[in-house]
Parts: sequence; structure tokens; C-alpha cells
Amino acid sequence: MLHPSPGGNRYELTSPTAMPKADGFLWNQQMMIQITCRGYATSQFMQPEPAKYAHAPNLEGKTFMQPEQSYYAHHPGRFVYIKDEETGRLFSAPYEPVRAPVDRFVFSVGKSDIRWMVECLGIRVEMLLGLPSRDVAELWTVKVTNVSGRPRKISVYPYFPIGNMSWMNQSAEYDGILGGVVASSVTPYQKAEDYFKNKYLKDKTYFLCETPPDSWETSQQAFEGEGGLHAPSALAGLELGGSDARYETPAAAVQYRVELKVDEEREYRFLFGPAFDEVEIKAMRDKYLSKNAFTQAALQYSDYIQKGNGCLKIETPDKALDNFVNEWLPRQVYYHGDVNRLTTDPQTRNYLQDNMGMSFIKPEIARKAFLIALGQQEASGAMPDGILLTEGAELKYINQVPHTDHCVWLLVTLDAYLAETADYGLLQEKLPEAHGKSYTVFEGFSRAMGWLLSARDDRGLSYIAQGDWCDPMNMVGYKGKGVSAWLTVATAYALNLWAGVCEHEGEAKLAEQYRAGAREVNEAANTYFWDGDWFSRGITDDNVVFGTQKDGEGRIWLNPQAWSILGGAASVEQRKKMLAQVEEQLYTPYGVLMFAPPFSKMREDVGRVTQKYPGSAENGSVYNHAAIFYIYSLYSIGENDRAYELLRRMVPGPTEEDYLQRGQLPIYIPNYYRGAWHQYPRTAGRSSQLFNTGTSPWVYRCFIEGLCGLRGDGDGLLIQPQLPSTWSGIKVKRSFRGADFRVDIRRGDAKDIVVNHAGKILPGARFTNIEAGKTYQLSVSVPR
Ligand code: CEZ
Repeated sequence: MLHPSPGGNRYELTSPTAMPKADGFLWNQQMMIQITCRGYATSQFMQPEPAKYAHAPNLEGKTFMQPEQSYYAHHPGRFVYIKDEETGRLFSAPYEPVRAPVDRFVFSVGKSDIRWMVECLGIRVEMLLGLPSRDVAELWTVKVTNVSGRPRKISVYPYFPIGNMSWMNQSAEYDGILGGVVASSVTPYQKAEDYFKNKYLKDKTYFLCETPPDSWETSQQAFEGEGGLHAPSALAGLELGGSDARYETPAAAVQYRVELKVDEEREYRFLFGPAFDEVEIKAMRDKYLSKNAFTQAALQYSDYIQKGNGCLKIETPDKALDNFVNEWLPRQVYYHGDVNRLTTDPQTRNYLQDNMGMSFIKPEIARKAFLIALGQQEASGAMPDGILLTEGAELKYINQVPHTDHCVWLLVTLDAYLAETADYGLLQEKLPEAHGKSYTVFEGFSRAMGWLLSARDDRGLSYIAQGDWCDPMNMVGYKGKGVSAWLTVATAYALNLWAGVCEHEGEAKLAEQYRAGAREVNEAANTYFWDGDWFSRGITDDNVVFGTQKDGEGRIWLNPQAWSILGGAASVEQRKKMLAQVEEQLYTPYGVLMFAPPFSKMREDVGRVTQKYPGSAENGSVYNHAAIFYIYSLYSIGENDRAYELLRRMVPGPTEEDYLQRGQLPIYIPNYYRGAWHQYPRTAGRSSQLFNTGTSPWVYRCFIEGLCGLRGDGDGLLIQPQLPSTWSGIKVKRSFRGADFRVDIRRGDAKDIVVNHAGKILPGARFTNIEAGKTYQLSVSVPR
């Protein structure tokens, strides 16, 4: 039902019904499309705010990308109806809207294109979606082959609904000169000043045909008629009606009437996308709509995607895992760092972590991100809730809610960046003058740490305001008093990391100051948050500790445990207790829960998180971002087996049962899998299908620095593999600071890790004097 293609760089699903929401996604810096095996699509492009060219049929609320989208018959999608002209029978590819049982089905997701192959009624339909590497457009190839062994007369009808474009003005018609359907609209607005903002928006949607069709329809209603989408009325006739749409919902449908000899095939190409005017549409047609141009575009796009190949290839006893880590994980990391989730004001923590991933893929981008982010630091040293990336961008949605954790992410991201690049020169860069002063990057970090130390109450605990990492935990501290246990222990982690950097920079006094700060923070955390077997989650405005043994819901939370390990608040004794409790209360077959039990009703002193559906999103799901922090912390204390076990559970598969339950292909990590494993076992494990998540860079980091143990330091590469105990060895290719490392890791008899290079044992299992351009072969023996 589901398998990687030979060679491993595609994933193929052979049923349209087993995992109905299984999907793939393609992007470039201007756009993104997520499309399901059944043909439903969600796409958006930047102008510079996210906008759509294919809409829902009703008035849509504008929001950011959401998990667990539900699809319905009229959902935007890309479909091809086929009618047997001799019998009148119909089916549609890839599967929707007709849902006719098909004889063969392959949904094949590649890194730089998405394909389908469907056979029904003796006709094979192959659909191929590609994107240009820069422009906004979908490049569609549709191939139809007669596999019935007898001559056939059929009609081929691509149907691309355009949906409700605007309540002010929308229309569509077939443009014979441009060669396709052109729908026009005016983005709705009310304020006069918005007219000037909207004036140059791409308010047209085009569907261009390389081969002129025999007929067309541009009115959705005329196309569907009384038949409904399962059997649109327009398909009953010899030809489509050729109507225009005048303040009616537009759709692009065209017809090709074809006679096919045995095994004969036809290939069609279409271009679908937004434009400002006819001139731009014509230019897009000239640029892309031909066989040659499609081939060129595909090559360029695949080059573009390959720039995100990453720095790690592994060969382990688990082939499915290798496939994910080698082929797909870096792609997801690259996506995040490349487009910042297609927003103009990414949340500061998201922006920094997405760029943390770039340290492994394009470190120069990560470097730039520090300068951009610190360039927006506030006079107090605090970081804003979102980083503005384009001129005129504004803080929207959650970025209008005050969160207190953003400074922490500066350090966490810096730690990964410096380990990968040793680019300490970054710290001496000058930031643009702000608030009448000019600072270096080093000072920017120090000021952020200073702010973290200052934003604490008299007990020494970190204020939470209206949220920390957990956005919807918005009412713990909205009256100004509540504190976060996670942020407190995370502050200690950030301070310790910064102390390490200060030391490296010869600032021993400063380093000691920050270390002392961290110790003080950790002491406070232990005094107020330690609950006997684990750390609680915080103390509310009304001085109620929560996330404790006493709590029936939200009793134990993962984040304070993970970060108290990282930041040093937890002693060895405490760690033992916490790990056991996490295992007992938070483990599920689909990963470790963010907390448990989930809330069943609003808790007004915790907030909105308690109102989310139990087991979904932050209300006690396997929220992978939280899970990966925990896994990372396990690697930091040598818990190889525990770490690997949870890491593996984060990737769908490899059993069929697991795939079916999660409903997602193993080509990305979603932001969550449903939790509430005890309360709602039927839905537990179900994927959110949302590939926007800060999880992916951490997963990559866990494989590189944790499992493979190949982490850089000032002038070398440390070699500290942490294989699960059931593995006898792995092979790793790791590119690092311009050199290539081939590392053969095996179990040996020695008590410690022994690294051999060119016949010599490396002192301290550390490789130095790395020369860019060289390849180094290392054999590593790890204790049994
Ligand atoms: O948003 C994410 C944020 O992008 O939730 C994480 C947070 O750390 C990320 O920065 C945990 O709270 O209800 C909300 O507003 C939630 O915060 C969600 O919107 C959540 C989404 O699932 C988006 O990925």
C-alpha cells in the first residue's frame, strides 16, 4: 500500500482511500502547495502577505496554516474528469470528485514534483505537478493513455475550481488569445488607504492550456448544474456550455474530445496561477507553457530543492528511518529556513529555530537571521514577539499577544550555529543603530540574557505574561504575576550556553556572572517547582502551582522536565524520578505527550490551551516540538535507548497499521499526532498533516549531534555516537565545515569510544585541523 520508490527518493501510496489525507507539498520562496492523494489542494502565495488564487466556494476566514484541515467535495483541488463517449460513464483523477473505484492508483510524492497514476474504464491518467523555482504558478502535465486494448472515444475535462474570489467583484471568461480561462476579482476592502495597498495585488487567476480545448466552462454553477460534482450536468452534453461568470463563482473547466487507438496517448500541459493583468499572464504563458519550458523548469526546480540536501547520510539497520533522514528530513528543515513558513512576521521563536536548521544547510542564512532578529531587539533587551521581514509588515495573530520566552531561542540557536560553523566572528558584527545606540551582536546577546534575568519576580521565577513557548497558555500570568517553570529552567539553560560563549571569547568574568545567574535561577526553580517526582509547569497569578501530583488534568508536563535536564536544574536523582514518571504518564505508541491528562474544560487560570480539543494541538497531544526537546535532553545525558525509541516513534511507520492510524506519509514530521491515548484511542496517533513546525531542525540536530554524535566545537569535530543498544553499527557521511567525513561506527570491546583515522587513534575522540575540500575516513569503535 505504501512504499518508497526504487532508489528511495519518492514515496508511493497505492490506495486513494486507505489514508485519504495523505499529502505532499512543494514550495518556492513565493508560494506553497499542499495536495492530497485524492486531489484536494491548499495553496498560497506571497504578495507580500499570503494570498490565494484558488479559493473555497464560500467566504473564507483568513488565518495562518492550520492542522487537520477537513476536505469536502467543493474544496479547492485539481481534477481531471474522463468520460467514455460510448457509454457515458465517468471517473475522475486522481480520485475526487467522482470517487469511482479505480483499477490502479499510485500517488507518488517526490522531492521536487508530485505525480499520480490512475486507471479506470481502460484509460490511464497520469498527472504531474511541478513548480517553477521562483515564479508563482503550477505546472501541470496530464497524460491520457488508452490501455483497454480497443479503440476508444473519450472526453478529457480538467476541472480546476477557482472558488469565491471576492464579495466585491468576481468574474471569469475564456480568453481565446491568451488560450485559457481568466478569472478576475478585486480583493475586498473598506478603508480608503487599503485601496492604495491593494492596487497592485494579483487579483486574477488564470488556467492556460497549451493545446486549445474543444470547449470550456467558466461558471462553477453551470459546470456542476443539478448533477453535483459526482456527475456534473455540463459533462452530459457533447460539449461544455462556454458560459462566462458574471459575479458568479468562477471555475476553469475545459474539454478535449479525443479518439484513441490501442495504446495511444495524449499529453496536455496547463499553467495555473495568479497574475496582476493580461500582460503578466501572456508573459507567463510565453515563459512556461511548452514541453521544453516544463522540462527546463523541472530541472531548475530540482536544483533548487537539492540545495537543501543537508549534511548527513546514514546507513543504519532501520532502512525506513534512513530513507526519512537522508531524503526527507533535510527537505523539511530547508523549507522552514527558506521561506519562514510563508509569513512576513514569523514568531520570533519560530524564526530563530527555523534558522537554527539552516546552520546545517545554508549557514550563511542562519547568520543573517541573527543580524535581522537582533536588529529588532527592544531597548530593554527583550525580543519582539515577531520578526518583521518585509517593509510594511505588521505583527499579526499571535504576535499581538505578549510572550516572554523569545530571548531564550537566541541562545539555543546560536549554540547550534557555532557548533556547526565556529563562526565566532559573528559576535563582533555591528548591529544597525537602534534606540539611539549601536551595539555589537555580542552585546545584543548579553542584553537579551540581562532581560531574561530581569524579567523575574522576587522569588527569582520567570514571568509568563500571556504565554511562553506554549502560545495558548495565555491566562497563567495575564494579571502580571504568574510565572512559568519551563521558562525559568530554560532561562538557566540560555544563561549557561551564553556563559560558555563568553568564556570562549575570553570574557571569564562575564561567564562567571552568567553561570552564577543560572545557578540562582535553578535554585529558585527547585525551591518553588519541584513537586517530589517532577517539576511543575508554573504558578498562576493567584499563586496556585499547577502541573503537580494534585492536578487531575494537566498533571505532568514535558517541557519543564526536558529543560531542567538541559539547564541543569535537575540533579541525577531528580532526573531518574522524572524519566520514570514521563515514561509512565506520557508515553504512547505514537510518541511522548506534551502533558497529561488533557484538559476537558476551561481552566481560567491556565487559559486557552485548556479549551482546545482534548488530545489535539497543545492540549495534550504528542506535540512533536515538545517531544523533540525531551529527546534532545535525553541525548544530552547519554540516554541513548530512551532517546532513540522516542525519535523513531516520531516518524510514521514502518508498519502498515501505524501508517493507517497516523494517516500520513513518512515525508515530513507533523506538528502533532493526536494524544488522549487513554481517553480517545480511536483518534490517538492521527497526524495533524501540518508540516509547519519547529520540530524538524531539532530532529535533524538529534540525528547529527545525538545519534551520530558528530558535533563541532571551536576547532574540531567531536565523535560521540549514541547508538541504541540493539544496533551493532552504522555508517555515516557527514559534511562539516567544507570537508566530508565517512564514519564507520561499530561496537567494539574497548570501554570508551575509540576513533581511528589513517591508522592513528584520535585523542579525546576529536578530529582537528579540518581542511575544507578533504574527505576523511574514520573508524569508530563504541562500547558494547
Ligand atoms: O502555534 C505554534 C507556534 O507557532 O505553537 C507552539 C509555539 O511554540 C509556536 O511558536 C506551541 O504553542 O493556539 C495557538 O495559537 C497555537 O500556538 C498554535 O497556533 C500553533 C499552531 O499549531 C501553528 O503551528
